[in-house]
Amino acid sequence: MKDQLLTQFNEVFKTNNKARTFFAPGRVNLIGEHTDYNGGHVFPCALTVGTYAVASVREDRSIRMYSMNFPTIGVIEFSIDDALVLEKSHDWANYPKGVMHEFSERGLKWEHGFDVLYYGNIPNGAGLSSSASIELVTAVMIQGLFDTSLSMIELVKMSQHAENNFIGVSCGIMDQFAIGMGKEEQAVLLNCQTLDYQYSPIKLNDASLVISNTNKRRTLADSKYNERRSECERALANLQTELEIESLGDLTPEAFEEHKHLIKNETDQKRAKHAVYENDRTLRAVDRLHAGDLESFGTLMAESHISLRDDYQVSGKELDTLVEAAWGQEGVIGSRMTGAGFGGCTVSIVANDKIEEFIDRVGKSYQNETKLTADFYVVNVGDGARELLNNQ
Ligand code: NG1
Ligand code: MG
Repeated sequence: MKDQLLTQFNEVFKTNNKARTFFAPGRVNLIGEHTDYNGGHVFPCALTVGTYAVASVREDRSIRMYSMNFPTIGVIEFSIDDALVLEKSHDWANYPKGVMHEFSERGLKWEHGFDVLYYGNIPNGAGLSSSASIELVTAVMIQGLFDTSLSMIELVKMSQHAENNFIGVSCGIMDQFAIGMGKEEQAVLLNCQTLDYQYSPIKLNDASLVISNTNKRRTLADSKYNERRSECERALANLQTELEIESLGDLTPEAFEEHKHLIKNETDQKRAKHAVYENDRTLRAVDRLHAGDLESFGTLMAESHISLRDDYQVSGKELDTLVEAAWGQEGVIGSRMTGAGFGGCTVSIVANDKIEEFIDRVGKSYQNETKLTADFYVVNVGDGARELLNNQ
């Protein structure tokens, strides 16, 4: 892979410069959905698929960017001395630009420009964080090329700011954190309020993680996403009239039941209920996984899906069809929607000797019910964002 990308780099930019290769994974969240911006816990892991960036510093002050995923857009060229502007027609390049902006804010004096070629092998807009992946690969690339010495946590926060402020999606920190801090064979339990975290080995025994893509792009997601955030903020404000809490993540389910009458609007109450119970579920699920009790982990995944479907209302026909078909299959330990919802992907834990049958049967029922075709990926859990050194 690395050699092919280096050849492409030299062809696209017509240079023989020695380029360096960087990589940032995509991520999948195993449980803890819509809890990150509510100050709760999440439990994602980094994947072995992701975004590559092949780059080298230039003598002059030009920046040239090219994505193999958007060849018709071609090379995007500008000068370091130009203001960084969001351009609708160069959609993908806005992510690296947002990250460059963050480095400038932290005092990086760009003395030279650079050439960079990107290649991503995660499906776009499917809830596997292709956006956070391109942000983090850009962050580790700039750090590598210009010798800044920011910590990975700093790069994670800068990437989230880029998405919040430059792109305009008010996402929580889960994606960037999982992608920056991921570790092979481990998921990470993250407290999104304190940023305390703990790695937890994913022991699936004779089973694997299977991601099923509805192939329904989440066009509605962004507006509904922000709507859910405001509903939770309103519920929190209601609770704060009597309780000293900073976020919904501070409440146990028992405390929630005792005080839920403070939340005036019924819809807001349902949203808050999901956030509180999902946080609790996440902690219990990680505990079960530690104890080697995969079956209970799977049951909690199902409860998570039901809560997202009924209380948080971010599922939809496509996701429900895939998840319900999975629940009915032999060898399925757990299955739920993952990511923001309204489309995108589900994540399932499936016994290795049943995967073929799973893909065949779930794929067929999905096609029958929705007239859409699903894609399936058996994924591996890999390391976080980094430079790929020799022989990698
Ligand atoms: P996805 O579906 O990967 O875009 C979104 C948010 C996360 C988190 C989840 C829901 C973005 C970029 N990320 O993930 O921070 O809130 O939804 O758990 O919007
Ligand atoms: Mg995204």
